[in-house]
Amino acid sequence: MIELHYWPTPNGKKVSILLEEAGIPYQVVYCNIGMGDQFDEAFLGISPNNRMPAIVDTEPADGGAPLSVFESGACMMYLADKAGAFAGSNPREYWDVCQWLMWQMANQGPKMGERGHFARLKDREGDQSYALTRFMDETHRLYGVMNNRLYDRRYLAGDHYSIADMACYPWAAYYEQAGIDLDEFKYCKRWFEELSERPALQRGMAVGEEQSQDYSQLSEEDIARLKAMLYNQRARPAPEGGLL
Ligand SMILES: N[C@@H](CCC(=O)N[C@@H](CS)C(=O)NCC(=O)O)C(=O)O
Repeated sequence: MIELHYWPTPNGKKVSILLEEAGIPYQVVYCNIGMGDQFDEAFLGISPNNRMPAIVDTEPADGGAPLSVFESGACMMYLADKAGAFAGSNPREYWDVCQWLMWQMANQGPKMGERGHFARLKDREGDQSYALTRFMDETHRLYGVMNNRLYDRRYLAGDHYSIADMACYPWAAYYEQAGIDLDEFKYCKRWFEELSERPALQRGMAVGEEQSQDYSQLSEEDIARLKAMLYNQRARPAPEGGLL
């Protein structure tokens, strides 16, 4: 059984899509990042970067103790390996999948994430115009990278649907919020529309949709504290007595 430590965001949905596509049994453990669950010691033991998603395989292939993996891309590589699917069937295909998965992890996710972050701050905290322009331009550029890649390929890694597509889809789905006109990127649009029809992908995208961030019962102070926790994170001190 796979425990999926999860909140319904694009990074979380990459992994729920794959679990649905591969038909791997899993149990969702909600990690409410708006309430600070990502800082629980038990969760930090699984995901030391205080970010979800993460997985725990309670029955790893070596028969040993439960095995945990953090970072959505690493979770996807682990699960694709476990399923024996969605990562190509020869070394060339495998490395195409890896490149596009790494592209997603290093570019599409972080840049679109920062765009969203500065857009949310826009009306509240000073002049965000440079940051907004920077990350909106990057977002536009990155849709262009996908569009060019998909010009003569059905999927990002070639003619086979892979974890690279599953990683990019939930972020690509944010095109309206990101101010992107998908008609400008017609090969990307073709890919997006084809994937949107897949029942397993739809199930993966829907996981946890009923969860919500309800701040209505909280005081102004608590809301300010939670926002600071999300937006002003600095290093947590390491324990004393370690290797020097
Ligand atoms: N590179 C990480 C990014 C994960 C990430 O940014 N997760 C966000 C939600 S989408 C999170 O857990 N945020 C909690 C926080 O900011 O404290 C991955 O792909 O797994």
